Amino acid sequence: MLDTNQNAEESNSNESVPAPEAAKSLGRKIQLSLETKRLIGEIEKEIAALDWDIPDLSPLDAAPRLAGPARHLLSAGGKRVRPLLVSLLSRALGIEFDEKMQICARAAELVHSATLLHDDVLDGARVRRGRISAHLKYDAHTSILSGDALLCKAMADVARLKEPEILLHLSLTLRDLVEGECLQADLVGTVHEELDSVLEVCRRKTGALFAWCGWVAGYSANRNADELRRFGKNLGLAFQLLDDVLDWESKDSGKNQFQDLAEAKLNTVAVVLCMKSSKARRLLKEAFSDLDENEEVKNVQELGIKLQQIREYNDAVNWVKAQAEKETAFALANLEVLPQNQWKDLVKTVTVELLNRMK
Ligand code: GRG
Repeated sequence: MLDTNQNAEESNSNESVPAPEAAKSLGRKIQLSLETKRLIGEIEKEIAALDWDIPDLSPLDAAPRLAGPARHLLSAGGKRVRPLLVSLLSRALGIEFDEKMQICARAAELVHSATLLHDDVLDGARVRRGRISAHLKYDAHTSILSGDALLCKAMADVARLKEPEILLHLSLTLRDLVEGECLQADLVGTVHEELDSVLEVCRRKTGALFAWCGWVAGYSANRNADELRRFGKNLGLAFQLLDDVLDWESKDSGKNQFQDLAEAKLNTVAVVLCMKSSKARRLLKEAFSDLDENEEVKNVQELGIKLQQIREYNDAVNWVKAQAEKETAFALANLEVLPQNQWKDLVKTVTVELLNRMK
C-alpha cells in the first residue's frame, strides 16, 4: 500500500515550512487579470530580448560546427521558465533585473539547454520542442560538444561577474544535474518500485537548477536566499512530476508521447503504477526483456495504451498530480517571507500556472 504522507514528508525533509493559505489557490483555474497578463508579457519580451544568438560560442571560429545544435535548440524557443523566475524574483526582492541578473538568468537557460542537448543523445530522443532533435539534425558527437560549449559559455559569463559564491553554487548545481541523470540511468531497463530514488532523480535533475534560480536572486538581494532556494527546489520537483504525467498523457508536449517508457525508463507515474499493479509489472517485465536493437521498447504506443487501461492507472496519475500539488504548495509557502508587492503576486501566479499546465 502506497503511503503518500510518508513521501510528502520525505520529499521536503525538514527543508520546507508547512503549506499555508497560499495553497488554497491550488487546483482551481485562476483567471489572470489584464494587468497580470500585461506584466508577464513585458517580462517575457525582456527575456526574449536577452542575447540568445550566442555568437561567441566558438569565438575563435576554431570549430564553427559547435554552434549548430545549440542554435537549433535555442531558436526553437522553449518556455524560458528559469530566466523568467530569476527576473520575477529579483523584482519581488526589490532589486533590478540588471546586467548581472540578466547574465544569471541567461546562464540558467544555457545550462538547461546544454542538459537537453546531452539528454536527447543519451535517451535517443527524436523530437524536442516540436522539432527534430539536434543530434539527429547534426550528429551525436557535435550535439554533445555543442552542449559542452554552451556549458562553458554559461560558466564563463557567470565567472566574469567575479562573485565566487555564485559560480560555486552553479558548479554544485551542475553536479546535482549530472548525479540525477546518473541515478536515473542506473535504473533504466529494470522494473522496480524505487519511488524514493525516482523522486530523488526529479529533485536533482530538475529541482536543482530551479533552486539555483531562486537562490541567486536571494543571494544577490542579500535576503531570503535559503527560502528561495527551497522555493525553487519544491517548484522544480513539482515541475518534473508534471513532466512525468505529461509524458503519459500529452500528445502535444513537444516530445513524443511515452518517451520515458520507450527508453525502458520508469518515471514516477510508472513506478507508482508498478507499486499498485502486478499486471503492470508483468507487462513491463515482458517488454523490457525484449528491447529492440536501440535498447528501446518495441511497439511502445501499444504498451502505453495497455498500461493506461489498467484499473490502477488513474490512481497512479492522480497520486503524482497530488504530489505535484503538495510540492507547489510548499513552494508557495516559501515565498511568504518576501515583501508584499505586485511582483511577489506575479511569482505566485506563475507558480500556480505551471501546475495548471497539466489541467
Ligand atoms: C550538461 C550539466 C550537464 C548535465 C548532463 C543530461 C543531464 C546531465 C541532465 C539531464 C537533466 C534533464 C534533461 C532534466 C529534465 C528537465 C526538464 C523538466 C526539461 C523540460 O524543461 P522545460 O519544460 O522545457 O522547461 P522547455 O523546452 O520549455 O525549455
